[in-house]
Amino acid sequence: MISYIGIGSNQSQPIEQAKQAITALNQIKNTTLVTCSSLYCSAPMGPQDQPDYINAVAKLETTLSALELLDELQAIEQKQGRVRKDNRWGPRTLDLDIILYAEQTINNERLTIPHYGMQQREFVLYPLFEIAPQLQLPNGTFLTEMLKDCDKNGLTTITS
Ligand code: ROI
Repeated sequence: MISYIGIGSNQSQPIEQAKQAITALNQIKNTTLVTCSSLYCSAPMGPQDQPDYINAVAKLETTLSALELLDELQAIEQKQGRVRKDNRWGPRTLDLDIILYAEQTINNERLTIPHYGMQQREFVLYPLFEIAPQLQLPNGTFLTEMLKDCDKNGLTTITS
């Protein structure tokens, strides 16, 4: 299965957090990192009194199920110092979200796929476009259509 993972960090050296996460994604069992977007700098969505975010999107090939993959992603978040508390919209050291998983639509307690917020998130759609310009969602919508309604909101690529 092909899966796209959103990576986000705005705490504890976010560029290093993102790079370390990309390395960790490539070490998940039964999974290979196919490609990863550039790193991007984005303004915080939600409360503005927090640092800018570093974001990226990775493309994985995996034989894990979506829930097994979620377990692996949460283990990486924990290892990199993620503290889950009442900070739904607050700063985080590392956030790994399954954006898409094969052509599946999933709605259960732990997962909503495609990711519910992707249409509003320039820091997901533009990195995704960089690595998968032809992408279509399970409902047939083209990524290029979604991008027309998505302001860049100051999103920049990090060159390094
Ligand atoms: N804002 C940006 N720019 N990038 C994120 O990854 C991100 N993640 C979040 C919230 C708090 C919604 N804001 C974000 O979880």
